[in-house]
Amino acid sequence: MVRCLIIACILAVTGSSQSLFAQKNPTTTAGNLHFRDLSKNAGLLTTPPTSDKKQYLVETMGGGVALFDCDNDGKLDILVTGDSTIERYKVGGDPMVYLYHQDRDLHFTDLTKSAGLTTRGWGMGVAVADYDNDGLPDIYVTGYGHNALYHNLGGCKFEDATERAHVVGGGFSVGAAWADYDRDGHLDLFVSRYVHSDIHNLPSPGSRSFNYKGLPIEVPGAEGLGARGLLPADPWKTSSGAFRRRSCISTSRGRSSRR
Ligand SMILES: [Ca+2]
Ligand SMILES: [Ca+2]
Repeated sequence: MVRCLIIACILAVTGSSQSLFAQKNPTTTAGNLHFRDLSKNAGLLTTPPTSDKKQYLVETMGGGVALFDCDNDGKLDILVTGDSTIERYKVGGDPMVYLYHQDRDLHFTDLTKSAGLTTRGWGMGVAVADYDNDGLPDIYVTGYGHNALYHNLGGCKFEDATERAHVVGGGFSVGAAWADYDRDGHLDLFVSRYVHSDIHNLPSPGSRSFNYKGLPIEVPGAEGLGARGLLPADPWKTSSGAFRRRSCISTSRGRSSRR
């Protein structure tokens, strides 16, 4: 029942806050849809960090959200990617994701720190799947500069398994998807990336690389400083429980990755 209700809600993440909207009557026809803001009563009062500037591409990219049951208690929990700022990223960035555990019906508590989701960077997207087939959903977070794989230990506790699994990636990773592309029973991972953009050598306002059709924003494809060309997807393969390059597909060895 709770699961159905949550799915009938909309989680909106804006530049300054996040909101949970519930549909009054899920059976209402599309033309009569009406939502009410449940954020305050739902305990969704904290706001992941965000960049209020929109001059560089990394600042303009929207973040991802996942609804999943991190502790298998029958209630969906909420995972939201967190932004950073140019200044904060250069000194390590901010937590890449924030976890809100549904502790009772439609009420959530921020468990980010106690859950171990503390890897810092600049979060972009998120893909959830049980990559080691232990019955617990795991988290892959994409981001600018590096990505993070969180292995679920149970009870909404996670460990950072990125280095062990060899899926740190790099560049400007945005989307990710899990799928068993070769049907061997082990989930594989595909990560898409965006343009080249060097956060340590960004163009200055007024330069050639800083005006897109009259908009004061970093220019994709401009010569010199600024964003240049699309990056290829991250290709990895599998080896003894980790991931390895394999024609743009990353594969896992399930449980063995916990070694
Ligand atoms: Ca749950
Ligand atoms: Ca798992």
